[in-house]
Formats: sequence, C-alpha cells, structure tokens
Amino acid sequence: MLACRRKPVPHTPVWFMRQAGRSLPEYLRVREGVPMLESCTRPELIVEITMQPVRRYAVDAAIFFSDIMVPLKAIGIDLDIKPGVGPVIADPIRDAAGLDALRPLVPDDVPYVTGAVRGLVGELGATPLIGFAGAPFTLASYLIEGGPSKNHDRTKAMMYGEPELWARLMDRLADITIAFLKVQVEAGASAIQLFDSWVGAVAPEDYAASVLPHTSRIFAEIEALGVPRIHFGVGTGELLGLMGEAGADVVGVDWRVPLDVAARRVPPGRALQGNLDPAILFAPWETVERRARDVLARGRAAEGHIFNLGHGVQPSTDPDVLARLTDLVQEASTEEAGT
Ligand code: 1CP
Repeated sequence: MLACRRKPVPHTPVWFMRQAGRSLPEYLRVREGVPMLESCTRPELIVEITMQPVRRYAVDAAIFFSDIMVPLKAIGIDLDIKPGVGPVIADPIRDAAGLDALRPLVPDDVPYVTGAVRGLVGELGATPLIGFAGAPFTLASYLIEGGPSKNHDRTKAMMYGEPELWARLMDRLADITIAFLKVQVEAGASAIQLFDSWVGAVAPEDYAASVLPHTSRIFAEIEALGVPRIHFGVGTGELLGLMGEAGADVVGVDWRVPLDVAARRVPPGRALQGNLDPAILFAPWETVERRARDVLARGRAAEGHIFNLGHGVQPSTDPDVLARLTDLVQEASTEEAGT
C-alpha cells in the first residue's frame, strides 16, 4: 500500500499476477471436478485458493481469486471458461440488439464475492487483498470475438467503424466494472487492479479516443473509495503515458519495457509495477537472480515500485522458484533500503 502511494517501504513489496492457479499442486487438488466458473462462486473455495500462494510464498499481497468474466456471467451472459482455451461466449455481441444482454450489475448478483472478500480480510490480517476487474476493452474483445483472439479484428472493426455502438458498449462495460470493483472494496479489499490485458493491440490515438475516456471514468469513480488503483496491460509500451493519465496510482508494465524507461513514459505521481518476464522463471536460478536484481535496480527510477512479473505466472512454473524469488526480492530490497 505504501509503495502504491509512493511512500518509503521497508522492502520492495512483491506479488505475482496469477499467483493462484495451475502452477500450484494444492490448487489442482481443490479444483478437481469443479469447473472454473463454479469455483468462482463458492466463497470457501475462493478463500482457500486465494490463500494458497500467500501461505506458500509470503508475498506482500493476495489477489482475489476470480476471473474477469465473472461479473458478465453474473448478469446472465451465457459464457463458459473452457479448460485450455479460456472464456467462450455463446452469443457474441456484434450489434445494438446485443447490448440488451448487458444489464447493470448489482451487489446481489455476486453475493459470493462479498462473502469471500469478507472471509479473506479476516484471514489475511495485515496482508492486503487486491480486488480486480477486467477493463472495458479487454471485456469487449471477449464479448465481440466470442472467445480468446490474437488480433482482435472484429473488436477493432467495431471501434473504427461503429464508434457510437462501440461507445455504448464500452459505457455499459465500464458501469459493470465500476459496480464489480465497488463490491470488492466495500467488502474490504484494500487495493484494486484493472486488467486491460489486450489493449496493447490499439494504437495510441485510438486508445486516447476510444478507450481512455472509459477507463478514466472507472478510476475517477473508484477514487472516492480511497484505495490504491493499479492499471495493467500487455504490450502497452506505446500506451504507458496515456495509461498513466487514466487515473491509476500504479501503472503495471510488461517485460518489454525496462522500468527505468517506463518511469520516464508515465506522468509524475505514479508508481510502477512489474516486470520480470514470466519465462525467465524457466531459466537457471543464477539468471533469475541476476534479472530480478536488474528489475529492482531499474525500479528505483520510479517514484514507487511493486515487484511483479510482466504478466501472469505460467502454469508450468516451479513454485519453488517463485518462493525463492519472493525471498530474494524482499531481502535484496531490504539491503538496498539500508544503504
Ligand atoms: O481451470 C483453470 O484453472 C483455468 C485457468 C484460469 C485461472 C486460474 C482462468 C481462465 N482464469 C483464472 C483466474 C484468474 N483470472 C485470476 C486469478 C487470480 C490470480 O492472479 O492469482 C485473474 C486475476 C484472472 C484475470 C483474467 N482472466 C485476465 C486478466 C489477467 C491476464 O492474465 O491478463 C484475463 C485476460 C482472463 C481471461 C482468461 N481466463 C482464463 C484464461 C485462460 C484467460 C485468458 C484466455 C486468453 O488467452 O484470452
């Protein structure tokens, strides 16, 4: 929390995107026979899965176990998360009539989120819980394409060719995202992260015209809740300045842009989060250590730094490497703070 606010910290805080999940044998055990989306609606399972990496790694934050598609499922969109594929939408939204499927989200749609956040806050004690949601562009991509997409062609076709329909879709998604984040913060989450994972597909001018107004509205509405806001996307090197203007306190950076360079791209008054390449965890430990120390050193150029990977933990990652990395970051940055 201190790092988000760009205040002095005893050590550089560290957590990992997708720290819960398939890289952990204890996750695979509790998920056995339980479909992904169902696991996101069972508070006791959400609490257990969220706690698993906290117990194993002593990370400085927990991230709520859910998925960016959960609020859409909760308002009645017919979708599934297919193993090895990702989210799949039965009736993709491609015209004005399709927008009717997107009604506003109310807290009663997601009682399991409220229940699980409350349970977690009790169990976590001093460790902060990060709530999260998908940002409108990334959600729109799944809804329009009907599933995971490499180039987001139909999504961009609507953005370029039907700007009014696009704006109405983005508006509705922003409302749902705001409501979903509020539920988590009001139940006790101490920070939020807005994932715009696929927005790196958009050029800066289009981002400014067709995406930024909607993400800015989300951050503005969450501001009143008083919790730090983190904003992350993949392949967003050219967008970091604009993403920094959207209103988040922390800008997440993928592994493609060194943090000292990223620090010059975001406006003043922002902390950075990132950005070790998740694939480095497959290299020998000496390489992991050298690259992690480099991330820490470059992170000192930022006004605040939260250590993370540049994207989510890969399922085949060895949990012992993440444990060692957590210790390294906490110890190495303690030494630095003392010098
Ligand atoms: O059965 C399984 O275990 C399915 C794998 C899985 C998991 C563990 C999916 C399907 N979602 C999740 C959980 C999840 N999703 C978390 C958990 C908390 C943690 O970080 O520990 C989070 C934060 C998400 C968010 C999410 N879902 C994002 C944004 C983050 C990112 O990685 O960029 C996105 C894009 C999704 C969609 C999604 N859900 C699942 C998959 C495999 C995908 C990506 C599919 C694609 O490539 O488009």
